[in-house]
Amino acid sequence: MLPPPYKIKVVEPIALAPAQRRRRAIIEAGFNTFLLHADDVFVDLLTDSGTGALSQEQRAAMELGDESYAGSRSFFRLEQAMRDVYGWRHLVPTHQGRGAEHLLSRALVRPGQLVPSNLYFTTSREHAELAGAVWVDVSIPEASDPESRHPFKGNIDVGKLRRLIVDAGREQIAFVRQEACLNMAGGQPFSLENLRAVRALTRELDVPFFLDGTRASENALFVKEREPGNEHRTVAEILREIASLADGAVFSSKKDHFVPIGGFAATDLEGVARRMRELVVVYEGFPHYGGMAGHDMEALAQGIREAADEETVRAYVGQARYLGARLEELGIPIVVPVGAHAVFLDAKRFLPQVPQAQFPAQALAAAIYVAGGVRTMERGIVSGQHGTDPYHGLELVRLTIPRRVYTREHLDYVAEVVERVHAQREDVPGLEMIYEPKELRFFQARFEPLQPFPAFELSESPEPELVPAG
Ligand code: P71
Repeated sequence: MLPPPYKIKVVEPIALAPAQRRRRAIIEAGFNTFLLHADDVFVDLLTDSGTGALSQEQRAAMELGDESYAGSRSFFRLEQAMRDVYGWRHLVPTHQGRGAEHLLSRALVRPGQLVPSNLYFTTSREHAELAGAVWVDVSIPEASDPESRHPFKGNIDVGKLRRLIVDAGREQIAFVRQEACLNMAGGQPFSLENLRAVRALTRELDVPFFLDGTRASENALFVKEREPGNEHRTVAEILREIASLADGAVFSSKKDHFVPIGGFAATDLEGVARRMRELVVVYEGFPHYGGMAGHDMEALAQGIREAADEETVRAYVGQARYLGARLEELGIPIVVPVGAHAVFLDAKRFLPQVPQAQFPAQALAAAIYVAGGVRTMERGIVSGQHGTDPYHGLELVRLTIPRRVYTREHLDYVAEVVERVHAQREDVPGLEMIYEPKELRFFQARFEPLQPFPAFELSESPEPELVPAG
């Protein structure tokens, strides 16, 4: 495989905080990696959101930002890029993905209506529910099985969706949502065949169908690699077809559009676009900038074009695959197949001694930080439990790869750190939650360990030697 199609021009120094400092930092952070100071983090795999490296073309475009309040040239360039790559008619810009989710939910949901979706995403579900909707999971069962090698775990169970719509009545459905590279399942794609079936069904039963198009580029590459008949098509062509199969989409552009901030909703439905434009002035800003500066829109317009560049997407997906292969070699339990943007550790198998009520993924993420300054994210019961409903779902730690940021040496180091924790996994204790925020609790919840937390300073494994940059 060819190396990535870029070289490094600007660098940002990072350093491994001493072990003592890391121990203190995780205690100060309430054993929640979201609450760590970035300066205490060495390799930051918290998220791929807003953490990618800009290209020189994006930086150059930013100089051209038109900061006009209304009628900004940068907005029209953004709209053109979206139309060229995806093809929808209307674009409503927002500050990031959840701004678009808010507008879409407010435009489409009447209280009591249902939003069927493949699994859920935290902010997407929150906004649908705040608008009065009831979220219904219509993912295929393989999505929730970390050991199933199904190539398209982002598929929707079309039979289940049909029964749901028919039983509830189509007026009871606000919209159907399908997420690309299904985040909570491990970054797992949908197939074009499945998308076409969902499109046909939603047409037949006359319900709006929206994508969460975040990470659609990687989804397009998986279609090319795994779905027969697509091997000779370009990622750009597949991306365009994906977009053509939905009434519109919301995007967090902080992922595959390579920007630190930004997002949008796009649609062909005139009435929905009009309603979102009415709402955007209340919550985000004038419809010609949403929550973005002119220079943000310039970077985004260029980022959208780069998101359709096959070699760029291939290099990115290759990094997650590389890290996943290293971890599998080491016998570490991960979600298979490796998805778009991350490797997910299966905390139920990694820490079988910690019951799910004691937050094994949260504890594992804390342990990985203490062991080597590597920051990861809990994606288990803390993120997924809904109110006081019982939760027996996936219990994962996400090692998320920022785009165009880390080298293979960094990934090798990460694998080494995870191996060190794995060697001492029996010593990792469960946690108790001592502060639980009312909304999206995972962001700011605080924990205490139920037993002393190990230091992971194995005598046979000294602080790893740092390799020179490059
Ligand atoms: C990620 C994020 C950022 C995040 C958000 C919430 C909790 C933890 C981390 C954001 C997404 C996403 C999908 C599929 C909408 C959003 C919201 N992901 N849809 O994975 O993955 O976008 O953050 O720009 O508001 O770390 P936003």
